[in-house]
Amino acid sequence: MGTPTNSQIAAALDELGDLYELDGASIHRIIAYRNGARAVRETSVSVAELALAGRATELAGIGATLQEKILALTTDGAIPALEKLRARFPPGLVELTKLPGLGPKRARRLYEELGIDSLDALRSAAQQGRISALRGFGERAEQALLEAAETYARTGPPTRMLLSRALAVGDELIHAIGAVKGCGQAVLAGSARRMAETVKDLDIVATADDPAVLAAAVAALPQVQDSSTPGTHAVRIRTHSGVSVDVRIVTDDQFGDALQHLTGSKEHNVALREYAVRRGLHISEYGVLEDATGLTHRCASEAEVYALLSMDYIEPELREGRGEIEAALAGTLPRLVRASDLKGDLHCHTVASDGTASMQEMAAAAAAAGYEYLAITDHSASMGFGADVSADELRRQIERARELDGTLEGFRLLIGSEVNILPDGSLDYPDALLAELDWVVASVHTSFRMPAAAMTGRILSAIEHPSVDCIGHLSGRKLLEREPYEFDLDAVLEAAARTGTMLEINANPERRDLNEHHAQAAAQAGIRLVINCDAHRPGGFSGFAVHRPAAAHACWTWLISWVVGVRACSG
Ligand code: DGT
Ligand code: CA
Ligand code: CA
Ligand code: ZN
Repeated sequence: MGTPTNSQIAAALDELGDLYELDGASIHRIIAYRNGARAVRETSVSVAELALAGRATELAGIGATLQEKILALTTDGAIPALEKLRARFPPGLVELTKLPGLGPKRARRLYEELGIDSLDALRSAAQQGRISALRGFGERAEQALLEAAETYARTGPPTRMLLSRALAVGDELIHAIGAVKGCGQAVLAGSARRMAETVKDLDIVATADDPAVLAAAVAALPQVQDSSTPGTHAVRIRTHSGVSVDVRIVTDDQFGDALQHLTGSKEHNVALREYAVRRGLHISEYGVLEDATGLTHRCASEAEVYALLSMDYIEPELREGRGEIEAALAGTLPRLVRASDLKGDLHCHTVASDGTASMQEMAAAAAAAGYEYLAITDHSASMGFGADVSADELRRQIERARELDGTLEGFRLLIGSEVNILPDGSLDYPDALLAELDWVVASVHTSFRMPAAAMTGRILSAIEHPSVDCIGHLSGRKLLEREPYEFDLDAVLEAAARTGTMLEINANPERRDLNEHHAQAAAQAGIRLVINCDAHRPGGFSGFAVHRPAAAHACWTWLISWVVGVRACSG
């Protein structure tokens, strides 16, 4: 094989994490591999090349051990530890650990005690009633496993979805569950509540005086296609839209405990538990146990859980196990950016390129969203849409926008462009025309697969251009669809900081770049960040919710200054 790509390396590290978990390794080791995989996936340059240069350890989350494994994969095409583990466990076993209700420990017992090494083997064992005979399983667990295995066989391994879809399905469900008689409240937990980039399944925590009654009612909701045998406090459902949902039902006095646990992330929970143990406390989804007194505190709210640990409340968006606990103890957590902090938007499209509405309609929608200003930034000439904005057309747009702006009370309409950065780093309008614009976003939209050095040079040329105010969606990824292009982040940050070029956090749910790591690094470098919805239609200004996490992470430094006074606004 050639040099492994970042996704191949990440897949190998993930597999190592899965196999170590089966092997009963410590949670720290497992998390180290999972975090490592995530770090590799989010790195914008070739990690194999970094490892060859002995520099992969410079990445947060990659230590000497992981670097050694990456190096082995790069030079020998294989990781010895991975080969050894693969030889030890049958290939179907990892798949089994992904079944809801199973997990590595129980999957391994099924393998060792009943020889179950695949989904098929699991199904026939369950049908023959062999699983319920096993200590700690029982008939209900056997039935649930059979159903889970059958669903899995039908629909394949769980695929992730964009946060926007997760929130749409999730919001409908929590309303439906909340409206069931006897339900107190129903809220989203899990990765959707943390506003993660993508979501595997939804997690919902609901309260009821009689959880079993609510569990049965949830399974009977019209949105539900099938459900695993409802337990008394939990039910796993699959919606007609194909989304899996874990619903946990608790009484009011444990709502905070359950919500905290099920919001995660797993990494956050592990770190939180470790800290608690050092203070003589044991946190679980049922309460906080005080070692000294043997007393279990039940928490009706999450705030009580964090207060019991003598730390500041941590917003779900920050619960990723990246130092938020230390910050909460030190009182240095950031205040999250909220929709109401946004004063305007500097990236949107109209019918002149690939948008659906006119300038007027977009301006009216932005004003209705509470914004004070909006920049129209249609794509430039070389994008190849039916209606590309030629230089002459852009000149007419400038006039139209200025005229329209004159008619708008208390609202500033800016005229700009989202200029394509051509492969050679040049822009596709004459310099004199670009200089006439209020605002220029430069983005890469074509030829993504360039060597990192060339891509970096291409972006740097745009940054150095005197008329470029901002680089749009730096990384070019489309979540679940297209990997980011490779480029040297440090070089880009250096140039952006030096030239005062802003960087965008794009709120389109499939983009969301800068990602949270890059946003944090940019903020630390003193670069101004712009949050844009990249709206292509009047309804597109409501995307803010999904870029909160990146903004939140950028806030870590307190350096962030939201763009309010752009050149044209102040001038
Ligand atoms: P995903 O993959 O998008 O569904 O991400 P999550 O975070 O929603 O993960 P999920 O659905 O597997 O689990 C929901 C939450 O339950 C998770 O965020 C934290 C908690 N949790 C799950 N497994 C464990 C575990 O092994 N240990 C601890 N401490 N917490 C866990
Ligand atoms: Ca989940
Ligand atoms: Ca789940
Ligand atoms: Zn755009």
